[in-house]
Amino acid sequence: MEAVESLLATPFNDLIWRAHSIHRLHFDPNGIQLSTLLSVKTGGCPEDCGYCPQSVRHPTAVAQQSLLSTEEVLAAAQIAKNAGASRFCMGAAWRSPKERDLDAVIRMVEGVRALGLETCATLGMLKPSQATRLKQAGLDYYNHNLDTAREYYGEIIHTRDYQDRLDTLAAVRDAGMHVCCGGIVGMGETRRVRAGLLAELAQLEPQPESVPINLLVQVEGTPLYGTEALDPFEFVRTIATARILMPTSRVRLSAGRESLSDEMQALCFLAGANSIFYGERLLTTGNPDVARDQHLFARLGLHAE
Ligand code: SAM
Ligand code: DTB
Ligand code: SF4
Repeated sequence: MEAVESLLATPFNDLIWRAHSIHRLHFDPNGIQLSTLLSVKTGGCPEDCGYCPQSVRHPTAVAQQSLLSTEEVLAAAQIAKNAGASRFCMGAAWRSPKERDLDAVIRMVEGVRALGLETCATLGMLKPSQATRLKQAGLDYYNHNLDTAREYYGEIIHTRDYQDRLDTLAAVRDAGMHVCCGGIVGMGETRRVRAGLLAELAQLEPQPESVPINLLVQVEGTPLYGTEALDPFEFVRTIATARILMPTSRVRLSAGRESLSDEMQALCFLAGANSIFYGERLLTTGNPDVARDQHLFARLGLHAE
């Protein structure tokens, strides 16, 4: 962990150069993978994650929405595909899915796959048998974030613990799915905590194929609303360090792009980010629209892969 902390603290130019050099060894430096998100069940979540607008315990403006129909999900997936996304990620505000919920999600996964998209879901904690069912249905990726360092977890979430997250990640891995696992920065944590998160992610064996690095989207009514904003350069450092520690993982520049300038996003790509969430909504909050991202890609000579 000290080693990761000193990596994060490396002079900026040295850090970016090192991260970018590693990036070029393993990836097309101008290719970016595009994932589109859809909230298939919104709000009313029993968990108390301090960052999340969907917790029933936080007085936010999010309107609850029960599980969407397969037809609604497939219509959104088709739009995402037409816009150029390669992966479609379905998110549900559950602590863990009930068996009946899982039956419905499985129908969605099968339909999205039939459109020719990669599939991803994030549904909360899974039992091994549930992970196996999802894998059999053709789910390519399961997203389940560690979110922060072990030592800081209890400051942010009180309704589950770190081991719960690791158990679900093990179930996903054992079922043979690809793992998408990352975290959030800008939650008032220290650099040491960011180092702890990255060290924990890099220790997973094998390392996650996909690592979303989210910059906290501050939503009114959540406990973390009003947290002092993170220095954007520190965000870029986090991306660069993730790239160095997990050289063959896709590092995704995830939530929070609306608060980053185009120039800062370009620095993130230089530092090794090679995936984004694409489409004007994340789950309940905004994201740059497709035309704006297309324009940024054209300005930077990036292409979707
Ligand atoms: N309920 C499931 C769970 O927690 O695993 C899946 C959905 S949950 C919304 C997925 C992830 O979104 C969280 O793990 C967190 O990393 C991210 N997230 C939620 N609210 C966020 C916010 N305000 N800013 C940045 N990331 C956020
Ligand atoms: C991830 O790491 N970030 C995404 C996705 N996985 C599911 C979610 C971001 C949510 C941002 C807040 C919102 O839109 O509700
Ligand atoms: Fe629920 Fe997931 Fe939000 Fe936590 S992050 S409150 S588990 S939807």
